[in-house]
Amino acid sequence: MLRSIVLFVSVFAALEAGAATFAVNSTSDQTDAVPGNGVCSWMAGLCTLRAAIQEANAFPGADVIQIPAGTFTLSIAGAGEENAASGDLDIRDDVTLEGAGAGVTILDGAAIDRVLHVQPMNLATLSVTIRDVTIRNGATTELPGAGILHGDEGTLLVEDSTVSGNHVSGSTSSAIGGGISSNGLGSLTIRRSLLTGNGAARGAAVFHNGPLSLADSVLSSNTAIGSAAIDSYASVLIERCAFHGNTGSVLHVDGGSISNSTVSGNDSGFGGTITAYASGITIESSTIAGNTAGRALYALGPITLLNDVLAGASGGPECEINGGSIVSLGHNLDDDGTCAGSGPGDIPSRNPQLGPLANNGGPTPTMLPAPGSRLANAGDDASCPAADQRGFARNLGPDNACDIGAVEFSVPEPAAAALGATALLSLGMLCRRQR
Ligand SMILES: [Ca+2]
Ligand SMILES: [Ca+2]
Ligand SMILES: [Ca+2]
Ligand SMILES: [Ca+2]
Repeated sequence: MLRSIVLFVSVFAALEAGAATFAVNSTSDQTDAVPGNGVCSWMAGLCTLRAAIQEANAFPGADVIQIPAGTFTLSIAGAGEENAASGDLDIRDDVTLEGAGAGVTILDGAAIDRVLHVQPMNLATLSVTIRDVTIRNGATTELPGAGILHGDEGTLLVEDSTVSGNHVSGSTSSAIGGGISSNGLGSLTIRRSLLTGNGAARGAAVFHNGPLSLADSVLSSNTAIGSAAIDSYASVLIERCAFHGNTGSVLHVDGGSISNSTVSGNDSGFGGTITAYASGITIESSTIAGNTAGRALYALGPITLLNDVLAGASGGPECEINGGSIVSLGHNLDDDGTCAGSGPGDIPSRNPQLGPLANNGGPTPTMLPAPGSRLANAGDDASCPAADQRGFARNLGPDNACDIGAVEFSVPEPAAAALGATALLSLGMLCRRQR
């Protein structure tokens, strides 16, 4: 193992290309013996995660760190140190961290500090990818980002990972981003991931100050004073996600869009289930239902709705305006007439007959409407996404329009979803010709 690493590294070093792969093979928490010599080693043949990060920081170029199955628990006390020698693991150069799967590769902060801290050396900007790991039990007090702090203007990609049980204690404006805090102006992309059980005053799962792209992910059971799932100071692009069981409001957003997503079973807390600030939010083909203790949508800025269902808010109306606006572009259904009614195809004050949040196929939970629901075929074909939250094709077309909400449920035949919209249309034409 060691010989192959040395060989691999020496080839690249000879080319001065400066990129290496370091394979972690020890769950101990120990520092690297000689950072920058191209060898990850705290003692003969043993490469720890901390040593690999120190080595990747010091070794020129974008490196890859492979982390096998195992629990890698931080044990060297000393928060506030910034070169991965103690406390959190400081990432200071372009790198990819690759686990063996979120279920088996566990990076555990043991509450001695946050787990990962992405911050460039000098004035560089970093490109960092984290995949197939669990980041858990990070802890800070009045400091952002207990799981991951991204304090950079570069890019951070987190995919196929779990971020759970990370907590920022405190109540000040610095007590933000329990799971992930992207404090710089850099971009944060999260996909196919689970962020659950994180806590902070605001942005318990995610706080972001640069653009956020979030797809095919679940944000659940996060707890905040305000904005349990996401606290935004920049635009969001949220697609095919589920938000449930969060306490203390869910999304505080300020620009961008949410589509093909389900927001259900949350405590609306401060503001509303979704609170839109000055730059507003566009919500399309989404299901916002069964949230408690307040308004579903709270418009401090402009909210635009299209193909959405809003129902079952308790403790407040579905939609409330306070200085902003709520504009229906049509094809929205609500159960109290506060959101829908002014747009074409709107269906105000109707029960959408939604089923419980459940696994209805696809990577994220959804609410499947009953067969007779008014949501069926009531969407706007011109604007519906090609697929629903689950990734199932929407049955667009003149004979069978798309459905309102995050789930396409009125597919005539179970097999039709797999055929895709184009195939479905072709099949329909073929059938008509045969008749
Ligand atoms: Ca070394
Ligand atoms: Ca490097
Ligand atoms: Ca640090
Ligand atoms: Ca550190």
